Amino acid sequence: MLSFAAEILSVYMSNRTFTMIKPDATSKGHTGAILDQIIKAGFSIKAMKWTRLTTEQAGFFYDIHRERPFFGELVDFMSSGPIVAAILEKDNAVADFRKLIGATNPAQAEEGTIRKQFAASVGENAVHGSDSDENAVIEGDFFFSKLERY
Ligand code: 3AN
Repeated sequence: MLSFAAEILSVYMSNRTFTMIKPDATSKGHTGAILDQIIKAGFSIKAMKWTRLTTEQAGFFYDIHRERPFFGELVDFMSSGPIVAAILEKDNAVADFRKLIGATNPAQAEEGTIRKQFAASVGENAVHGSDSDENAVIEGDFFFSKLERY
């Protein structure tokens, strides 16, 4: 009973977020440097994989943006090369990670943020970070089974 309660709690805890290191960053060799900054900022890795999305998977992941003018470009880009997907843990994970990565548009990102250092444009912006606890759970579930989380 206790382990069931612990499992439910781990699914809904607000101390987890989900990230992807995007194809622009993996192809430029920034994967190690970005992971280093994430770990040094106090996040621990609960799940991680190196993979490549199909256009269908990228479209499903970004379904909320389907009607936006940049949707096709976003799907093509996100399926253009390998990504690193990860579930991260830290107190206040969603908000702290969004702060660490900086604004969607790297031109507006604060100095020292990951996007300021590694992103080229609003479309190719190096990293993804969940925007809510609810989406962190949905996005983590899209990539990882329970057996793949530690
Ligand atoms: P964030 O990733 O910072 O939460 P969202 O959710 O507004 O930003 O957008 C999701 C993704 O869509 C962004 N990470 C970016 O790759 C892409 N995107 C957002 N706005 C644009 C845009 N104007 N042109 C091209 N791609 C965009």
